[in-house]
Amino acid sequence: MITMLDYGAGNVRSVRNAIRSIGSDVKDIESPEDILHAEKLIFPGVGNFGVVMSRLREAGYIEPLIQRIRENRPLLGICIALQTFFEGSEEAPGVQGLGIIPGMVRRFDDAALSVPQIGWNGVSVHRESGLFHGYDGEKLYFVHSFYSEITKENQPWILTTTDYGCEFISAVQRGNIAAFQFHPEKSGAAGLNLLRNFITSDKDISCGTMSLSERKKTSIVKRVIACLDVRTNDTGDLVVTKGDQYDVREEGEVRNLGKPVELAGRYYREGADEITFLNITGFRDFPMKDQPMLEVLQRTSENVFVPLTIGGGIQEFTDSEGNFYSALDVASAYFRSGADKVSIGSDAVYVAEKYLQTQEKSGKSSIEQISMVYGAQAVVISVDPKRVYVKDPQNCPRHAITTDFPGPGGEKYCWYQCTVRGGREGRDIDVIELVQSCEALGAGEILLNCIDKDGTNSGFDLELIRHVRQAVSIPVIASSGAGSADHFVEVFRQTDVEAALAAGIFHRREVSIDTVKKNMRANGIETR
Ligand code: 1PR
Repeated sequence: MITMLDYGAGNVRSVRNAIRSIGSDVKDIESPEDILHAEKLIFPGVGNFGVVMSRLREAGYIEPLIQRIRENRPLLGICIALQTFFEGSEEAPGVQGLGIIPGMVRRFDDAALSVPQIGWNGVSVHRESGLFHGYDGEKLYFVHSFYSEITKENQPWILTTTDYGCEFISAVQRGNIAAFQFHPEKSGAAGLNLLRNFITSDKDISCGTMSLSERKKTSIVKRVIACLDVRTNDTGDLVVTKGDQYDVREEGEVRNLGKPVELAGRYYREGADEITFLNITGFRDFPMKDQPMLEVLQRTSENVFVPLTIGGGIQEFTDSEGNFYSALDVASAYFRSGADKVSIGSDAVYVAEKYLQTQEKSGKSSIEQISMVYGAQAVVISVDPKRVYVKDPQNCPRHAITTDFPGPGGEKYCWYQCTVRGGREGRDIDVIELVQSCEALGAGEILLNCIDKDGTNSGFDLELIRHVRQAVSIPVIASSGAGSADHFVEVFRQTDVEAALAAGIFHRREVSIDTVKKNMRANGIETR
């Protein structure tokens, strides 16, 4: 029996599911004393350092946690939990950590890096450990903007390090106390193996028999993401659909390309690095009543151990009885159901428009609120831009680019207009204004669709992708237009995006994820 320290932040369901998939049962801490009595304790988490520390304090968990660690009783921390072991974090100046490990948690500040680090990176194992029994150098899933610094004083704790601009501590261990910066529950089979080692070992987990190779710098790899556009069809079934330039109807019927949970399972087995669900009619429904989407997430997260993103309808809402739900309430329901990130579409445009008008952060927008509680890495902005051609960029008040694909009137310039409500309504804001405003408000990643390219199989819009990539320092996912395995090589070679997403070619089995990755490797692009 494994005990979980659920203090109400982040996606705890995934950790629970991962433990169950290993064959163990999970129970929750109900009182501070349970922390002392649990046989094996897992302390999971994502989110803001200050928020996590204050939740631990309010629940009375800090003292028993410190006592448990001093008594060397089995404990595994995940992600933000590792950071709480340190003295403090630049994320929440003045807030004290548990202070078990000497040193501070710092923000990645290399201007050449996208922050947060989101994706699959390696670890260098510094010493033997039962926790890494059977580990064969696989990449593991990281998602964080802050890292634990290496100091002379904290050497005895270091189990693994990872490189992202600098070398940082990616796992610590002393006796029966361990913590990972990466998410084992989101790192596929390799991550489940690490969890299994913690759960099943009946002796000191610090003893291991692995062979240590010479330390090599680790590197983050490009991600391949499968996207499932989901909606209810005319007979009331929730289906995965796919549009041509956002038109999902064929001969009047909503295209039905499969069942969401089954398809997500298939893509996980084929090696997808992440899975995204977009509830494409979410802007007009109220997702908290949209139980099918919550259920899709719950069921998917039982068997899929890579990150799950959900989008559609993340906005505030007042129901017919006058009850108000903030965007944070809606997002929280999704996180509780197994989502690791939420993606905001229409509401991000409205929020950015307001921000551009006032140049002030209200602290109340969906982006700010969700980012504050769950961390920037949990907030993806899904952008639905389309091209607007112009003859004269000097007389265009928008960010215009020169294009190699002239418009219908021979125009050599274009800008990208943002849309809302699934591309139905164009707004008076361009893609650069949108992504820069969202980054300033606390978004952690851009999912960059392109209405002109969506469903065309003609390749990604490289001009749009370069335009956006150079405008922000958060990771960008290229989306729309993938028609072959070579298109992934093209987008990764010719732009600096961190990830590429496709839908149609995977659903129609034209190209498998495995083929995409083999082709990337054959062309010298590292992948998981
Ligand atoms: O506005 O916050 O409720 O979010 C709605 C979400 O639903 C947005 O993320 C928006 O992009 C998405 N959406 C709305 N309508 C459609 C539609 O297709 N009619 N889908 C839609 C957008 C774009 C992709 C697609 C890629 C790759 N789909 O995610 O999967 O373009 O496709 P491809 O590889 O086949 O070319 P809100």
